[in-house]
Amino acid sequence: MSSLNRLFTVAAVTVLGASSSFAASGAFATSVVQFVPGPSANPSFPAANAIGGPTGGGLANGSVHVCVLGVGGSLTLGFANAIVDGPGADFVAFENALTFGGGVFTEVAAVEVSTDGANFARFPMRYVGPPVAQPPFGTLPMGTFSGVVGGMPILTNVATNAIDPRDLPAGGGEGFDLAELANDPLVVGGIVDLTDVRFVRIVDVPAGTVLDEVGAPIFDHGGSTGSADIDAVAVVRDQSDALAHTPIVDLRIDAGGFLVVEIGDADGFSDLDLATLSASFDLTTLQLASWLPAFTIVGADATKVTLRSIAPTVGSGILGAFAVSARDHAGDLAADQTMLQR
Ligand SMILES: [Ca+2]
Ligand SMILES: [Ca+2]
Ligand SMILES: [Ca+2]
Repeated sequence: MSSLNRLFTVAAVTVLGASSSFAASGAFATSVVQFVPGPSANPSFPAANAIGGPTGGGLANGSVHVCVLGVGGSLTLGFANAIVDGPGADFVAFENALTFGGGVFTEVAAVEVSTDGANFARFPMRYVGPPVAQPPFGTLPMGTFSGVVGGMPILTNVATNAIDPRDLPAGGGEGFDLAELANDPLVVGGIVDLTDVRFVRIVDVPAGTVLDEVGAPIFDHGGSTGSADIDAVAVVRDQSDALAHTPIVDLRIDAGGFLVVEIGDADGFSDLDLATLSASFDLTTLQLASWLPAFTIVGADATKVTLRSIAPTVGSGILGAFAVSARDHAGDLAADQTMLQR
């Protein structure tokens, strides 16, 4: 077991307090552009339920204020302000995954973005799990999937708690960084503009029928009748944001399998409010003193420091979700999440 592996299996000590306000206007999907229900969609769980903020039920309960896609169904959502690529995650998507029996019950969906509403770039997906159909009420570890929505429980609930839906370490859901689409042909060709994303389309993945980016079929617990249940999409960065002032939290796995973490602020590193720097693994809070020692500083400039894990995460056996967030002294938040997969 590597030092990183030990680190990310150490339970956290305390849960950070709920964070301050976020933009109310345009912070969530504002319209249903198109709903193409799959055969098992249910009118009692209509597309309009995906408008507005997430209503997570906590680790062990899933929201029922959701849009049931139906097997293979799709939902296209619109936004008052176009989403833009800033540091780290640019939006967060919420399904209603829940834990029991030591894992997560999953019904996953692909996530796509568009500028013109006609051409959609799909986030690359990975499934690192058993290459066989999953039992209907089985579970998988958090982090088994990346690039999809539906593998992470939802703790944030705009009706019942003050957890900022954009705060990935605290709120759950899956974060999406538009920068990961930089090499998509539609982006390279100028058809999808990562500074002007107006539509997010969520497409149910019928178990075993869709291949991930390395050609492996994606299996979840949906079976032949279950489908993803979409709660909400929260915007982290949109065109109303002042990107020249935003905090920086950006996670990535480098070519050697090391986890790289950039932390800072566009106004200068000193504008980052270090007291707000928080992290979690599988939604359990990690104290700074427990995770920072697993990293070394490999770069620093006026705006940010770059940390790299001492050991590679790929090949370590780790399977789980690592997330970091921080605010600047003006209260603006940046967050990112990465799935640490074998
Ligand atoms: Ca579900
Ligand atoms: Ca981004
Ligand atoms: Ca700032």
